[in-house]
Amino acid sequence: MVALARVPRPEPQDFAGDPQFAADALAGLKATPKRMPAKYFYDAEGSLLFEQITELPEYYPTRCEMKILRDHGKEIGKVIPEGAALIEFGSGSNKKVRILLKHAPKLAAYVPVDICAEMVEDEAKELETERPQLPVFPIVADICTRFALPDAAQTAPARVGFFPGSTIGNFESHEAAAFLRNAGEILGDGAVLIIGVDLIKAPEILNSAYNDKKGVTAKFNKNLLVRMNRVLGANFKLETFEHHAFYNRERNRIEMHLASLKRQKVRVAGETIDFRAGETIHTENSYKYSIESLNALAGGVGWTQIQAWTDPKNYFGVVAYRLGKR
Ligand code: AVJ
Repeated sequence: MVALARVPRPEPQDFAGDPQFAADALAGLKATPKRMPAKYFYDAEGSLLFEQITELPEYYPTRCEMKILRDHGKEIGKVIPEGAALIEFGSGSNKKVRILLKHAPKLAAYVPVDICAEMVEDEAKELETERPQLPVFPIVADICTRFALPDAAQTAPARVGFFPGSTIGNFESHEAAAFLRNAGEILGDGAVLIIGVDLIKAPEILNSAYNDKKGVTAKFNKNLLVRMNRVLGANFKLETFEHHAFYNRERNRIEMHLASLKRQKVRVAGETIDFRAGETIHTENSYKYSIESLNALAGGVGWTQIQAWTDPKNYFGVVAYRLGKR
């Protein structure tokens, strides 16, 4: 007699390896409407998928930001004092800071901070071989937490934060304000912060940037389900969920969702989650700003604009701030 194959159900304590992910995922999936924090996109696979997104013809932000850094590198470099420590929030592949480094010689330290350990460690090693004179101190952390800087950065005469990629757009405005306040506290007196931000523009351009023809953004979105299946013993059937991304004009944001194509039950971290047909998990907001609206937000927590740069099409902005009033 053949025994029925029984797939053992992981018990909640099985998720001890990543209890925070288990708790956040369950809280989000039990909420109405369902949601997931966007930071969970960035496991090793998700970080690689995001790198692929940045090369898509439809995804203009990375190319625009790199163009600004190249075209205005000399001026941007002027806000970075000699001997400063450069701290990058959400460093990913380091490819943007490489442009900045050309115009910021003699740094006391470069501190890339990223939630993805594989990414931040591999890229730091690569950068160290490229630039043996640059002390690199990678940190694996959620950029919203009060992480500690290495001594070399703390004792440097100045600290400059670099927050590219419009990652600020993933925050609600109160979260963005909290991030900016926290960054100021980490960087300390005399801090400078260089922020990259995606600007408000025609909805067609925004919609196609998050609905690429190759389906890489859809794969990036669905990787959340893959990650829950692997790490939280979930049983999401990928083909029963669909990538939805659209520009919400009233709120100046792209919304990404995963829509269940049918009514179904899914097991996640030892619990059962019900989906109605068409019900979505809201996986990301990507807020778009004007330079003025970003200045207002940053100004509210003590940052004063030094200078702002945009690309010729005005798709993207890079803004330098210093801590303190005029
Ligand atoms: C990480 C903020 C740059 O909002 O554009 C890309 C992530 N999501 N495509 C963005 C993302 C879907 C992204 N940032």
